[in-house]
Formats: sequence, C-alpha cells, structure tokens
Amino acid sequence: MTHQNIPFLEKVDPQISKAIRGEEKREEEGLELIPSENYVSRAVLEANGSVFTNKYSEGYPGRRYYGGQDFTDQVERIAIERACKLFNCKFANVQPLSGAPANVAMYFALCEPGDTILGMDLSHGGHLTHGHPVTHLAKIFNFVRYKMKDPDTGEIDYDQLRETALREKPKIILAGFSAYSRELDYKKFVEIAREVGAITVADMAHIAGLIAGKAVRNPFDDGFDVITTTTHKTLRGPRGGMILTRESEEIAKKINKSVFPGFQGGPHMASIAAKAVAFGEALNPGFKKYAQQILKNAKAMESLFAEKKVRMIGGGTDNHLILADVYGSLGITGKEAQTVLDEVGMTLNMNAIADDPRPPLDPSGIRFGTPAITTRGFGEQECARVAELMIQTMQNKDDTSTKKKIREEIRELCKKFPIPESFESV
Ligand code: DSN
Repeated sequence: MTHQNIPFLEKVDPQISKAIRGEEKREEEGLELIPSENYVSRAVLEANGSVFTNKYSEGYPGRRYYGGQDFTDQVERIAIERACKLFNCKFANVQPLSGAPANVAMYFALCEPGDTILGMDLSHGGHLTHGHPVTHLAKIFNFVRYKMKDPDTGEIDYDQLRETALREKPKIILAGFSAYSRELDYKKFVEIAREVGAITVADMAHIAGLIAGKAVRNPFDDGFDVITTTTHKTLRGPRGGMILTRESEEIAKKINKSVFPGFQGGPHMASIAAKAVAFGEALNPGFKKYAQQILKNAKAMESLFAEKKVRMIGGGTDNHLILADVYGSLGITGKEAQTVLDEVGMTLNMNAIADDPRPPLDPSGIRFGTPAITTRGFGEQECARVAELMIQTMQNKDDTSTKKKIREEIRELCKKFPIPESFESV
C-alpha cells in the first residue's frame, strides 16, 4: 500500500499526520486478526474523506429539511439501491452512524418502553446492545436471553429459546452475535417467532460481507423481517451502520422515523457515499470469492487449533471467527495472549468464553478471524502458518528470541502480501 496522500494535513497538523503515518505502518507491518476489522479500498477512503462531510441533510432523499441536496440525494439513493440488491430486500436505511445506533433505532421503531426482547446472552456470543445490563437500553426494555445448549458444539438451545418466547411473549426475537462461530438456524427462529407473534431481527454486523458474498445463509431467505448491521466488518466498507427491511413497508416506515427524527440528527453523508462505493464493490463477482476464502481460511486455522488441542468454543467455526479458550488449553490468560501476540505483530482481542470463570478484563479466551488477512490475499496455507505462529507465541510468551523470530516472519509475510488499494471496479 502506498502512503495516503495528505499534503495539507502534513503542513497544517504534523501531530495528526504523524499518527496517521504510524497507523499506516502498523497496519502494513502487522497482521490484523480482529474479526470485526478489515481494510477498505482507496475508493472507499476517498469517498469517506470527501466534501460530503460539509453537508447537513436531515430527512431522506427528496424530503430534506435543508437546501442544496442534489448530490446527497444521488448518493443516498445509490447506497439504498445497492444495499437492497446486495441483501435481497425491499427497503434500506443507510443513515445509522454505526451498529449500536442502528440497534437502538430498530428497538425504538418496533417496541414501546417496557416491551420484551429475546436475544443471545452476551456471555454466549451476543452483543452488549442485545440487552446487557450495563447498557441504557436495559433500563428501557425488558431483555430476556437464550444461550448455547453446549459451548463445545455451539448449538443454540432452541428448546429453551422457544420456552422463553412462549413464556415472555417478546416483541422481537433477535438473532445475531459478535463472538459466536456457528451458523444459526434462522428457520427455527422464524417458526418460534410466528408462534408468539414476534418480529424477527438479525444483527448480522459480523457476517454481512459473508451474506453479501453468499458464503453463508441470508436470514431474509428464511423469512426474517429486519436486519441490522455495521458496514465496516466483513462487508469492507466505512465505519457505519444500516437497517434493512425485507418487505414490510409499515416496518420500513417505522424504522425511517425512528432513525430520523427519532434518534439521530444529520446523517454523515461522506460515510453514506463511502457505503455506496463499498456496496458497489461487494456487488462485483470477485467479492464472492473473497467471502468464500474467508471461510476456507478460518477452517484452516480451526484445523491447526484442533490439531494442537486448543479448545474452541462451539467446537470450531462456520464463519470468519474463532473463539479459543487459551486459558483452559495453554494456561495463558486472554489478556496476556492479546499482549504477547500484539508484540509479535498479530492483533486480536481477548474475549470472555461461555460461562467464563475469569473476569471480563482478563478473560479465558481470545477472539480472532480471517477477514482482513483474506483481503490481504492470504490463502489456507498462510492462515495455517499464522495459527501455528499464534500458538507458538502463546507457548513461548517469555522467550524473547523465539518472539523475535516470529516477529520477523510476520513482517516478511506482510511484505509478501501488501494491503491492496483496490478491488474490482463497480
Ligand atoms: N466491537 C465490535 C466487535 O468487535 O465485534 C462489535 O461491536
């Protein structure tokens, strides 16, 4: 990757431009294994840094509250049209600022304060915004939870989910996760929701790119009503969010009203322009290959972890991520692992495992994934080697010379697979 051209910034603000150069080097010379991160194309970066950042455009295309909307309307319409094509749905709201705001707007669109929402337990792979007690949301809505039946297989306890749904009568049944590695049985969710009259929502932030690339099932194909997502993970767009509605105009209208004026002010139009560019890239045939390769690469890492007898929550992976119990298997805590792996140029995050005996700030697990290294061009062979290097690093956390050798090997791998600047054009 060549350096981003930032001549004005270099002149006006050396402190910030220096930090940007530092981040460029960090990204270029290290392996990004955080499963929610990726590298965007230069085209996405340019749209995200465009003059649209100057514009206020409250409202929706053709119905704005301020003048001068010819071009904002164009980009928002294009983003909506591409999103609907990509995910096979009728309506898209591309204004949510990120995943958490998308979920907040969705809850307020579909529920009244006090209503019940059934979602995946955080400790079993769910997300904070699915109703963890530390969130403001938990003070407003009544969140109830489902879990895995067995953390070693990852299967959701659909009987418990159904019993809870029958007893609690949720308004929403929420499928989706941020640290869960198995495919969900969307049809079962829909069946249960129909029994109790709930709306089905999938928070597919992590797997949006895999769905767009048809590497995993699209919840809409199994009858889900609504999807919320971020746009910057596997989907490889700018930081942002989006809410999709399969076919109900009534739901889509409620969602639009909830995003604006219910919750947000002016949309970030530069980000919406960048979303449109990313969706265009995802509509290209090459994106399917990338999505499939993410899965193959994750499987290659899974095999190596299985061979080395490192326990994986869910027993392995069907998607882009692996959650490994490194404390149970290697005697290193998640925090120690994160720190030592960072030292040798492999960035990932510590993560609680199901029913973790350790505290959240120093849990038993690490979470890692293959989207960013797949974007870099890694195949199964490189991914298996990365998995091996990860385990070697954790096993030799205090051995300086081993760590030095590993750091060197990572640097060489990075040189061989530079971060690409573009994918196929729209
Ligand atoms: N922070 C995101 C992740 O890493 O999964 C979700 O919010």
